[in-house]
Formats: sequence, C-alpha cells, structure tokens
Amino acid sequence: MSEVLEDRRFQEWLRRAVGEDRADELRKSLDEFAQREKPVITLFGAFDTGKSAIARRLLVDAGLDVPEWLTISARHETFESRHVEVDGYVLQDTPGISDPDVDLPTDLRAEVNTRQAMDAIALTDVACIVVNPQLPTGERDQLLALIEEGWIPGSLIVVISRFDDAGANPLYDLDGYRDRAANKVAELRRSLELDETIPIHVVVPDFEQVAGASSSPDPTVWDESRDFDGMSDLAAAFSHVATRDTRALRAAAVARFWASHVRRALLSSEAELEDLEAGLNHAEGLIKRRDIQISQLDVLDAAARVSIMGAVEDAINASVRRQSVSAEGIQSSVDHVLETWWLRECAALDKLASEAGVTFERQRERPGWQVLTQLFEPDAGPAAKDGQRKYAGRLGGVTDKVKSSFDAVKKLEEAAKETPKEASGGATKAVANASKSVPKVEVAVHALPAIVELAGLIEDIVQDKQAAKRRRERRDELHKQVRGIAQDAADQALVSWQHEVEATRATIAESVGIDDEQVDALKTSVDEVRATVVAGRRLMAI
Ligand SMILES: Nc1nc2c(ncn2[C@@H]2O[C@H](COP(=O)(O)OP(=O)(O)OP(=O)(O)O)[C@@H](O)[C@H]2O)c(=O)[nH]1
Ligand SMILES: [Mg+2]
Repeated sequence: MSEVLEDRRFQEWLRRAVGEDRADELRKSLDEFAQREKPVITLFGAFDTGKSAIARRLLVDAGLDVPEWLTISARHETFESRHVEVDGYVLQDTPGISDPDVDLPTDLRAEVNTRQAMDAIALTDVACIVVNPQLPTGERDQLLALIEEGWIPGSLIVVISRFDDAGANPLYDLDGYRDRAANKVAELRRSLELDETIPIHVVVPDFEQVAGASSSPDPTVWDESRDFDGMSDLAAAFSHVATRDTRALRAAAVARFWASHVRRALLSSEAELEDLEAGLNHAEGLIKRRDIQISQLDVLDAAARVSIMGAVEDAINASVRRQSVSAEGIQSSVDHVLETWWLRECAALDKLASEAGVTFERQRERPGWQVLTQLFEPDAGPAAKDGQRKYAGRLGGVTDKVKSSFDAVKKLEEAAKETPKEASGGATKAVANASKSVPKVEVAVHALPAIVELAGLIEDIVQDKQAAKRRRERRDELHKQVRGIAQDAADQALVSWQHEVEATRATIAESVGIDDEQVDALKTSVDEVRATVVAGRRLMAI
C-alpha cells in the first residue's frame, strides 16, 4: 500500500517536473514492460564494450537466429534499445552511454544514445553492466548512481568484456590470463564499490574478433576460446534468472523505475534552476542599467526643455536691440539659436544612446548573456537527460511573449556580431544619424509690429514720469508678447525634440534585449522550478 502511495507521489512529481506528455510516455512504457511475462535482462555500458557481441554470442550458442538489428562494429553501433528472447528470458541490447562531461555537450548522437540507454535500464528486471578491460572512467559516475538504485539480490550482474584485449594471451599463458582477470575483478569491485554478492564475469564474446561483424557466424568459430572465454558461465547466470520468481524481480523493477526517473529529472531540474537563476540575475542587472539610463534621459529632456525657452527669448531680444528690426533678422537669429540648441542637445542624446549601446554590448559579451539567450531560444540548449527540452517548453509555457522575444534577442545578437569592436554604440549610430536635421521653425510674422514697437520703446529717452510709467507698462506688455512668440517657436521645435527623445528611449530599451515582461516570466520560471526542486528533494529523502 505504501509503495503504491509512493509511486503515485513520484508520478505526480514527474508530471510537474517533466510535463504531462513525458509522464504519460513513461507510464505507457512501464505498462508495456509490466505485461512481459519473461524477465528482462538489459546489457548496459559504454559504447564499444562488446554488448551486442555478447548478445549475438548468446543467441548463436543457443541455436537462435540473430535479429537483423543486432549489429556489431567498432563505431557507435547500436542506436536503439531492442529486445530479443533467448532462453526463458528477454535480452535487451542498448546503445552505449557516453561521458556526460566529454561527449554530451557537443555530440547529439551520444546524447540520444545515452538517453535511450538510461530509459532502457530503468525498465529492466536484471541489469548487466558491461565494461571493457580498461575499466570505466568517463561513465563511472553514471554506473555508481545506477548501482545504488536498489537492486534485489541476483538482479545486478557485472561483466568485464573483451578480456583478450587485456594484454595476456590465454592461448599461450592461461594462468597469467586468469591472474590478470582476478586482479581486474578485484580492482573493479573496489572502483564501483561492489560487494561480494554481486557477481563479476570476465568474458571474451568474440575472441580476437573471429566473428567480426558477421550477423550469423557458425558457433564453432568460438570453439578455440570456449575454455577460457567465460561465456558459458554468463549464459548460465542469465538462464538462471529465468528460473527465479519473476514477480519479486518485477516489483523491484517498478519501484526502481519511478525512483530512477525522479532522480534523473531532479538532477536536470537542479541544473535548470542554476541556469535560470543565472539568467535572471543577468536580466535584472540589465534592467537596472536600463532604468538608470532612462532616468538620465528624463533629466536631459527636462533640462533641454527649460533651456530652449530662454535661448529663443534671448535671440528675439537680441534682434530687438539691433538698428533695424526685420522679420528676416528675427527669423535668422532664432534659427541660429535653435540650431545651436538642437545640435548641443542632440549630441547629448546621442552620447546617452551610444553609452547604452556600449553598455549592453559589453553585457552581451558576458557569459550571463549566453545563458539568457539559451533560456529563450526554442530549439537551443541541451536536452535534459530525461528527454524534456530544458527551458523552451517551460518559458514558452509561461507566456507567449517570452517565446516571441527570442527573435528580438536573436536580432540583437546578430547586430552585435555584424558590428564588432568599432561598434561602440554602433547600433545607436544609425539612430543618431537618422532624422536629426535641425527643425524648421516659423516665427510668427504678425507679431513683428510688436517687436518693432518694443525696439522703439527701448531706444526712447523718457522724461515725463507719467509717460514713463505708461511706456513701462506698454513695454512689459510687449515683452509678454515677445515671450509668446518665443514660446510658440520653442513649442514647434519641441515637437521634433520629443520624437528624438522617444527614439532614444526606444534605442535604450531595445539595446537591453530583454523587457520587463520577460524578466517577470523568468522570475515565474525560477519560482516554479525552485518549488519543483524542493519537492523533488523532499521526495527523494523519503
Ligand atoms: N578483441 C575482441 N573484440 C571484440 C570482442 N567482442 C566484440 N569485439 C569488438 O568490439 C567492437 C564493439 O563491439 P560491439 O558488440 O558492437 O560493442 P557495443 O558495446 O555493442 O557498442 P555500441 O553498440 O556502440 O554501444 C567490435 O569491433 C567488435 O568486433 C571480443 O571478445 N574481443
Ligand atoms: Mg551495440
């Protein structure tokens, strides 16, 4: 009862960790396995250790046909886990596993093979671990983890294969060969921490490759090696499994199945969490920088708005003091002032945008950016060991926006590639150059009389106090009108300015390559995966 409960908890957790589809797939494969009447023995180990050669030898010696799929060669040879019935048991041949640190990150085939083999070994009554005479190195950790998986007595068998490669020729020095075999067995027992109850066979399934790649050799080709090749003992050990209580083996297999998938999924969830946290960390740093730059932009904008008013007013006042006041004179002096203002302020904008470009370009060179792009890339990133796509599914599930954001990130990456070092602000230069012509501003001509009058008033020498007061009032009023003209001109210029500010704001936001919504999606993912990891750890501690 408690086992059933435990299985259910494992299954529920797996649904959460690897998704419904994968969990259903696992459930289905377990059901198929559970229906097999005969016990399943699985050959498992690194590639090229002679697993398929062992299977062929057992079949040929038992007078059975060798299925077409059972091929033998010095390359990665087996790509799928397949079953063949031998002597009261079902033999499962699997692809060779690879060292996750050496082969997996680069070699997709090695990755797929390993995953297939891992799936197969999670669905077996008996495991037969096959190693070569050099003993496991790269795959040692995977084997150690497998050995810990709760094998009931008699359900774990270890084989050192191809022992004619070990350096002692049994045809000339059988004692030397046997000594060497005994030493290897002891060494392997220590290395894989195997106690005496776990049998270790030393075998030569195809002495000096006499059968080579042949699919159906005559069994007599191995007659020369039968005295020492250990294959009849191994065949007897396998056949013995068929005489055992299959129900006990099966119950243990089912329990191992869920626990082993939970363990594997937990390992990849932990790795995923680490990547997601690194990605989030980087993303939050980018957003913080972006916010600083946006607030600098706001300050610059406010200052520019204040300064334009004063500048235009000064320009008009200056033309008033000239000898002859004309519409053209005022226009050209306003034009001049505006141009100076515009060039100065736009240069400040460009500087800001360019700083943003440089900042974020630098950020893109940091490892955190790689993590981040991987998180959003639909097809990139290593597949998790248990077959799920590591991130894309998860982030895609959180929000569609996140998925589409990949395009934006990709574009930025490409832009960064196209404009290498000289591109300090390369992305922003385009914006800086575009549409930055000085805005054309029309000074209201109908206001010219007021300005001319003002000019006249300024020149007058005032004697009479009353008249002086009236003129001062008139002058103030005219000044007001002039300020109105200035305001009008400034407002016209500010329309263009507003465009520039918004374009710069967009440039800064785009340079970041990530937006708030994406950061929120990342946060949600981190929380979700963290909760899954915590629950998984709790489950494994049962
Ligand atoms: N010397 C010697 N070579 C062997 C023996 N058994 C197999 N080989 C050779 O070892 C190579 C690998 O054999 P396979 O049986 O294909 O190995 P595998 O473990 O099934 O390999 P994968 O399917 O890639 O995982 C082949 O070139 C075989 O001819 C043996 O007993 N002695
Ligand atoms: Mg093979």
